[in-house]
Amino acid sequence: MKLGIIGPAGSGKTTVFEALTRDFAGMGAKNETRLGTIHVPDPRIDALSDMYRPRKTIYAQVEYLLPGKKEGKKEAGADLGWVQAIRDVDALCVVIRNHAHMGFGPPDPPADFSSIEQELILTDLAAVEKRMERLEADAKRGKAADREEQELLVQCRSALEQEAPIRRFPEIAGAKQLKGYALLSAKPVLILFNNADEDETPPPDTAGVFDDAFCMVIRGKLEHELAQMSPEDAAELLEEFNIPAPATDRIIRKSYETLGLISFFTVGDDEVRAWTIEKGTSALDAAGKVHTDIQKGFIRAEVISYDDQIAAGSAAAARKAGAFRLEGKTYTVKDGDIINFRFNV
Ligand SMILES: Nc1nc2c(ncn2[C@@H]2O[C@H](COP(=O)(O)OP(=O)(O)OP(=O)(O)O)[C@@H](O)[C@H]2O)c(=O)[nH]1
Ligand SMILES: [Mg+2]
Repeated sequence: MKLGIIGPAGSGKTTVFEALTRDFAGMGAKNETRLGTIHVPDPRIDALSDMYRPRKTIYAQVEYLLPGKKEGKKEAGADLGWVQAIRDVDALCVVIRNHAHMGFGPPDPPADFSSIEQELILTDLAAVEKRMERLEADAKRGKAADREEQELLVQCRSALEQEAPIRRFPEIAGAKQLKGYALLSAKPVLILFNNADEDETPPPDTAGVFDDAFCMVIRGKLEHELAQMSPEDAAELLEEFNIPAPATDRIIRKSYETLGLISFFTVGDDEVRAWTIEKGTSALDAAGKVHTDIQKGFIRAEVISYDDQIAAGSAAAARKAGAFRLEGKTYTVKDGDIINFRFNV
């Protein structure tokens, strides 16, 4: 699962990308699209790993994509480079400047975010209208129309014409018939307000322009510095600014949440592992993540919540206390479930 980092010029996109991925290729790499895969930090995996001392510990992963500049030049007059680059990401991470910066006017997060939102909406509107024209032309040539798709397109167009992002309408944003269009305003959004080092205040939002997004205040420059330091130096800096921990872990976890993802765990002496699923996934589909054979031969899922296992102190103690549940194929897996699939092949 992938997040695309976008935002106005100079808002701190590169700074944030580098702090998150610890890929310090430098600001010189502006032209190239950069992609970083990182572990999702999870204290629950750390604790389970301490409990089982497995040979391997595997965390969930997310990817961040930072569009390069060079593609943008192809379309005269329009900065469409990032639009093409983020077509296939699963969510958008929008970096918005919320600090004074030389050569720029005072920060205005609502205006900056609105202008990004506008670009998303106009790009989608163009895509939707083009598709509608195509369907009309097909209909004239006698090709049967997909009524449901047409209906959805009409709904999209009317929302977009009223300047509403599609993500505001979950039933449209999640519709199968629209998946192929990869509408930008349908993607979930995480806004990172990039504050100055000493400032933790989120920007005011009287017009409610941030309502359809996840929001977080970060200090990009500080995080970038922290990410490059030795643990000792980082600890010193954190103390100086009175910060309990770097924000990168929280940003990554928030990204995971923005993507609508949760984790279940499998445990053992060999491996403690986090598996990534979408919210609402059934035990049968979760089994398929681990192995198709386990899905095919699924009998039952033996489930205990992470909290119950930790409270019991060990799997054996939890079993004695009757904390394990046997669940069937249709059970909806919860975040933090520890699962042992029973299956035959
Ligand atoms: N004071 C302050 N400056 C920052 C912060 N984050 C980034 N900057 C500075 O702002 C400038 C732009 O940051 P970048 O990360 O290059 O921004 P960008 O969005 O990638 O910029 P473009 O790629 O040119 O659009 C750099 O000089 C950073 O050092 C911050 O939190 N506080
Ligand atoms: Mg940049």
